Amino acid sequence: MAKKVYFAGSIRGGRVDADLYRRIIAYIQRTDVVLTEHVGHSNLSLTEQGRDRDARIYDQDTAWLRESDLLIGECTCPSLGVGYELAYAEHRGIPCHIFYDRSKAQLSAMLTGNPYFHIHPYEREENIYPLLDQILGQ
Ligand code: 6K6
Repeated sequence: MAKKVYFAGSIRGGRVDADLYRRIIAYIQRTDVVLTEHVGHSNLSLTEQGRDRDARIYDQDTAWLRESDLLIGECTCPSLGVGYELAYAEHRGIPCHIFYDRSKAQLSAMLTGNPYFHIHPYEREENIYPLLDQILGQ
């Protein structure tokens, strides 16, 4: 049965990896459902939306997190929102897989130091996809 995947990636933290997010999302969508396809869109709004509109984003994203079977995060570009989502998912017992390019970033000790998280440092983008096959095949 198709899994519901919450893909987490930086938005206001910076969009340098937005194309990578889009490719990872498209790969997952070959077999499974991505609840957060918009994270890979190139034209999304980065500006603060005001407390009311941001509250709608928060309510929708936390509802999707509660509904998800697992979280897959690309964490090379640091993001407060992704960090929050990881803690939210951990609190609810949702499996979390964290990818980051070890040649570009050092992950926070608050992630690498927490044995709850499955951490996948990679060196080239093509290393990501076989790992996704393993994770999604479980
Ligand atoms: C509209 C269309 C696309 O994006 C928008 C507006 N912004 C957001 N919409 C949905 N989810 C968001 C938005 N901004 C942040 N998030 C969530 O936080 C995503 O699930 C990302 O994984 C994470 C990014 O956090 P920041 O701190 O980098 O923005």
